[in-house]
Amino acid sequence: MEKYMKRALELAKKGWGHTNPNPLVGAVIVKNGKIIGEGYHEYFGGPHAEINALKSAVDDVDGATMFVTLEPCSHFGKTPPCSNAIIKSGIKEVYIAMEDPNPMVRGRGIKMLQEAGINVYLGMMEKEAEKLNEIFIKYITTKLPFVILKSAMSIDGKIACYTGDSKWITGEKSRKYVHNIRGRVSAIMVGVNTVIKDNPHLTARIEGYKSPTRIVVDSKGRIPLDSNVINDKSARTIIATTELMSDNIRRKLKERDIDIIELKNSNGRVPLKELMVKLGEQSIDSVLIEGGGTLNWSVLEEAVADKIMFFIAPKIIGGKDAITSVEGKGFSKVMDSINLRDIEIERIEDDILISGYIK
Ligand code: AOF
Ligand code: ZN
Repeated sequence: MEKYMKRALELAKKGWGHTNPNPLVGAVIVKNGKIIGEGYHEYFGGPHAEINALKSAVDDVDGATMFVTLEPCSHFGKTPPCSNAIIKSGIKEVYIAMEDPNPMVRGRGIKMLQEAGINVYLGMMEKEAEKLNEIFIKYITTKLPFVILKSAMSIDGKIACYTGDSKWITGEKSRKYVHNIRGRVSAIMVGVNTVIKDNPHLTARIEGYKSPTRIVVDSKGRIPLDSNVINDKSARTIIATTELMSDNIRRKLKERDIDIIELKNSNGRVPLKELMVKLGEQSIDSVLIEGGGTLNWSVLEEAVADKIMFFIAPKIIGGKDAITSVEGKGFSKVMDSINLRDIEIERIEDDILISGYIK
């Protein structure tokens, strides 16, 4: 039976990058041991997975079984409740991977199905489903974006040489992987030093994906007006700043259609927790932090990161003046350092990707 849920999860993934801030959902309808319908949530605001599966059915769904990766909804959102549609269709069994964490649903969909006499089985491949929707789970329950801290470094932890040269530390395949992540999140965030030094475009150069919003953390308004994030209009740019930005720069950025989020400076910095609240209010459900070392430290120190993804290349750069993936002051005791849970290690050609969640 799990093979059908596996298929539903596979279908759900096809919505990557197109459904935010809504979840990734897949559904499969099975009758007499055969898949007779399949669907997934294709884009934000579009029909839900269950509806697409019902619509695709090549046989009468009466008496069939549905496998769906998220509890069918019970509410009128942009679309009417899927639970009603399932009840009406005559489906008699529903396997659900995980309960919908949306406070509007949270068990109500299951109850509706059960009250209509449908057998509901909850929890098949739950862990996989939760991982797939880690962004949605955080966002729908907290209204804060899910924050991924990504860094690419040498085996001795450097993200650039002492000269500032950083192209390229990790291999092509790792860099492609990063473009894939960019295509899946709502926003990418960097510190202004990265813009000054590397002048990146910060777009997702991968087919079929739109580029996420670019966010530059720039407390004093030091961003060069000729930088790519300002002049390459293929993605939206937000400058997160404080009252320390001059009116002159502020005006010039506005003339260039750049959005500004201003917060009260905290020790000369942009307070990141408050910034995340503002981003959440703008429906930004996920942020990929791409450094540099100073921003990475702030993100960890202010405890806004949920997940880390560190790409490590088999190179040794050396040099006490070469910046590392996490700068700032650092912790004074090993006991106070940040610990990760649910570590995963992946090999990407000669590089190693270590991912984990902040405890
Ligand atoms: C989706 N796609 O396939 C399922 C969802 O505003 P609406 O009507 O699109 O409803 C969004 C909510 O519906 C979402 O937060 C989640 O709780 C539930 N299920 N959403 O976007 C789907 N099954
Ligand atoms: Zn629904």
